[in-house]
Amino acid sequence: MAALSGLKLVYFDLRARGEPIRLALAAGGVQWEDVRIPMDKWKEEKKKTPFGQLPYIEYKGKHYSQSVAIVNFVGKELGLHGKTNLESLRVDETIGLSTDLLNAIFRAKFDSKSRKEDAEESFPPEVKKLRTNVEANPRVKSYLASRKSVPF
Ligand SMILES: N[C@@H](CCC(=O)N[C@@H](CS)C(=O)NCC(=O)O)C(=O)O
Repeated sequence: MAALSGLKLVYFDLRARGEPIRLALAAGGVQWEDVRIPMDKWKEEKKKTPFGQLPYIEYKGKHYSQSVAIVNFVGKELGLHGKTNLESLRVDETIGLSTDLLNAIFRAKFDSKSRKEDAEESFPPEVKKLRTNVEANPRVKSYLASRKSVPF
């Protein structure tokens, strides 16, 4: 059976905290079920989540939440999380940076005084290089080419 077969990812119709998981699944060549909850259905759907938040995954009949825990699990299952502890440290470093960046973008989105572009520019250029590396993966490239346009 293919790795992570039958996995369902539930998130809003946004990139935000769902997208690192989608990118990891795409990089590993997984066909996942991408469930996107419309905002007007959230009140009802919230009751079905493990801890009242998104994203979560459904896998082998159980629900699991926390975006970083999920992205780590997906990476480990697909052999993308490094072959040595030192390689894993590099992967975790990158995941930490992407979480910092995402939090800065969230702050900019919900705080009228700052802008998304300012948030992105407050990170050193090395962080932008990580994006270039991710986008160079052929499977990610093809996912990005077909990716739906969403607000953020
Ligand atoms: N630490 C959690 C944070 C999850 C989180 O804040 N989810 C937000 C969307 S990005 C959410 O579900 N908001 C709706 C709510 O809390 O009612 C994770 O990384 O998964």
